[in-house]
Formats: sequence, C-alpha cells, structure tokens
Amino acid sequence: MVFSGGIMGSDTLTFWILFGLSLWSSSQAFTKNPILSRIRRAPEASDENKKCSYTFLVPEQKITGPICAARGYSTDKDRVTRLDVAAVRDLLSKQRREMETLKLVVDVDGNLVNEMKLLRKESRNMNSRVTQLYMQLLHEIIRKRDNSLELAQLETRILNATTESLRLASRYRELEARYAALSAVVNNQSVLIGALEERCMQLHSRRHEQTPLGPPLVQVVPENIPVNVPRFTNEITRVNTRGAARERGSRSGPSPTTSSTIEVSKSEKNFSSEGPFRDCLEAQEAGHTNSGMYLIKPDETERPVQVWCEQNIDNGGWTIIQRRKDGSVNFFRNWDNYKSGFGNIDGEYWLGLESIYKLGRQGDYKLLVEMEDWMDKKVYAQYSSFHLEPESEGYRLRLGTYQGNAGDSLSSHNGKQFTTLDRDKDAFSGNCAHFHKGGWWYNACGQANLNGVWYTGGVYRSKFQDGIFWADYGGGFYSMKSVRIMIRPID
Ligand SMILES: [Ca+2]
Repeated sequence: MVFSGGIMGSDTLTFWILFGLSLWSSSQAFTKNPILSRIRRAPEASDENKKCSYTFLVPEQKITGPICAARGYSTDKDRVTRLDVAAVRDLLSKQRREMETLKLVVDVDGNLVNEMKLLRKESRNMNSRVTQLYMQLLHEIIRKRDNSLELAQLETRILNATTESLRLASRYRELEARYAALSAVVNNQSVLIGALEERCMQLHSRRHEQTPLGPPLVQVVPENIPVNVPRFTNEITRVNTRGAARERGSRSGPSPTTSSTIEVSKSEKNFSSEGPFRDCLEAQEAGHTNSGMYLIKPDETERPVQVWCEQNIDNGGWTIIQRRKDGSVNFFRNWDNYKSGFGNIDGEYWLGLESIYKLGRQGDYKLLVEMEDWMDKKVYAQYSSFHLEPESEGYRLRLGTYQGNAGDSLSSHNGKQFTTLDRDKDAFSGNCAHFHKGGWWYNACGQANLNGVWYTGGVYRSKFQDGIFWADYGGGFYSMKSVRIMIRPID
C-alpha cells in the first residue's frame, strides 16, 4: 500500500486511526480465515511430511500476479489458492475502495483544512478589518459628537449675537430718540444764542460808541533798557503833600483837574526879582548864571511868567518848559490848563502852550529833553530846532533833527497838534489823552508821553500805557523818575 501526502494535525491523526483499524481488520481476517490459517499452519503439517516452502503475503503490496506456492502440491493447492486469491482480491479491492474513500476523505479533509486555514486567515483579516472599521466608527462617532458640540456652540453664539443685535437695535432707537430731542434743544439754543448775540452786538456797538478801544501799545523795543530795576510797583510817591490827594493819580488813573495856573514859589532862595527877561539865555547874559526861578516875558505877551532857568548844563541859558520829578502835580488836565500852564515852578510844572508858542516866535530855538531813570542814569534827546504853531493850529509841534543817547521817540510826534482830554486833535479814533492820562502832541497815539502819570520804580502795570515813558528808552511800560524839557536859542 502506498500513501502519499503530508497531512498533519488532527486530520493526520484521523487518517492514522483509520489506517490502524484497516490493518487490524486485515489481521483479524487473516487469523479467522480458515484458508489463511491453513496456510500458516502449513509448516506444522509439513513437519510431518517433508520439506515445505512458505509464502508470505505482504499486505502492503498489491497482489497482481500469482502467488508463489509449493511446487509439490500445486494441484491441490491451486484450487484453494484461487479461492483464497479471489477472497483476498475481494478483500483487497474492498480495502482499495476503502482506501480510495479514505483518500477522498483525506483529500476532502485536506481541502477543508486549507479552506479552514484560508477561512481563519480570512477571519483574522476580517477581524482586523472589523477592528479597523470599529475604530473608524468610533472615531466618526467622536468626530460627529465634536461636530455636534461645535454646532451647539455655534447655535448658542448665533443666539447670543441675535440677542445682542436686537439689544443694539433697541439701543440705537433710543439714541435716535435722544438725538432728536437734543437736536430740538440745540435748535432752540441756537435761536437763543442768535438772539443773545444780536443783543450783545447791540450792547457792544453802543459801548463802543461810548468808550473806544485803547490805542495800540508801543511796539518799540528800546535799545537801552534800564537794568537792575529795584522793584515793580505802581505806588505813587507823594513827596509833595501840598494837595497831593487831589493832585495825584491813583492806580486806577488820575482824574482830570481844572485847577489852574502856575503856583509861584514863595521861596526867595532861587528867585531872582530882576527881569523880566525874554528867556533864560537873556537872564544868563544879564549875569544871572545860577539856575533858579526867573521872570520872563516873551515878546507879544501881556504879562510876565515865572520860569525855572537852567544855567549850568550845556552852557546854560535853558528855559524849562516842563518838569517832572516827584509826581506832586497832576498832569491829567484840560485844554485851558495846558494852554496857560500849571504846577509849581520849583517842583513839577507845565509852562503853558501859549507861553511856549510865544517863546518860540522870538527866534530859532532848539529843544532838549533830559530824563533820569530809576537807576539815576541820565539820558537826553536833543532836537536841532523847535517851535509851536499858534493855537489856531492846535499848537502844532515843529521839530528839527534828533541827536542824543535816549533814542528818538519824539520825531513821530513832529507836525502833530496838541491833544487834551477835551480837545482831540490826534490821529487815533479815540482820544489819546484819555488813554495816556495827559496832554501831548499825540499821533496815534505816541512814542513819548512825558505828561503822563508819574509812577515810582520804573516798570509799572496799568491797563494803558499811561506812565511817563520814552519808548526808545525803557519802552511803553517804564516810567521815568524825572524829566525836564527845555529850550534855548540856537547859537
Ligand atoms: Ca482822536
């Protein structure tokens, strides 16, 4: 018998069991079969007779040819052998069929095994695939859950945004309503403001007619600014107690006075009883070389006037026409006062426009302005010629050329008529005398204001530039400590 194939495992075991069973049945067949038993027992019988040969049947081998038999007993034995052979053949064929069946079974089993293997493999693959799909499914589920969560969040957000937009819309409507209300208020206020503006303009124009705006401030930047100004004050030193309260201006500005004429000093010390002279030069030439009070009577005047003569500086012979030194005299006066003169000859005084005019008619005069600041420094401004035009011309100022160290602050007044509070001849829309608190040949209004308010300390504070200023020396807000304006015939 031949077996081919490499079946292993339980199938192999099944095969071997079947094979063993077949062998076992074969051996049983041998033992029980009387023919075969006889064959096996043959040697026992031959022992009694003679030599005997044995024939072995190998079950594994196919019996295709005649079986070897003892030659000596061929006839007797042929009959038996044929029967046996037939039986064996039947048996063998039966076994062959069984083998075939077994082989088929084995083949089928092998196929089954293969199929099982394949199925297992497939199963494993399927398992892994299922696992993969399961994982994928899980992932999908998680993702969907996330998505649903996001969706829920988005929905919440959208809801919130909608709520907010609704709230804003209502707020906007509220604001619109408020805006409308405010617009109405603003319109009402605009009408009110317009009415108020109109009224204000009316009031302003009325006021403007009454009190014009002040003149432009002096713009000159002085070359020589007095240094080491001791203090800033607007206080007015009342040196001369005589009529001080009445005469002196206060910070709010002096009030104009109409008290008239020059008060002649009773002091005999500086008074010459001689004269009258035409002017101080004539007095000097007459031998009066001391500075002091003299009587002069310019040509064409009805009566002599008292005057202070300066006989010591610049060869002497200077007739003082104005003097400021201590603020003892109020210079805020009217036209008549300025025409006739006022003050104290040994103190502060104004000689009078008419007298100055008459003096100037006598000949060719020159003008000297001498000033002293609060550091006791003296400066001067001299003009090569000087005279006034008559009252019909408003005592117009006529000046020559400037020379000096104080700066030329008077040439801008050249050719101007004299202005007082009650006679406005200046070039300004208002009255310069009102703002500068004096009388002068104002332009619009001026670079010099030597008849202004006497302030102590130099720099002063005031609404207007009303101090005794010389713009080219100290500017419009520096008031001089002392001033003398004098004239003298040209040599
Ligand atoms: Ca004017």
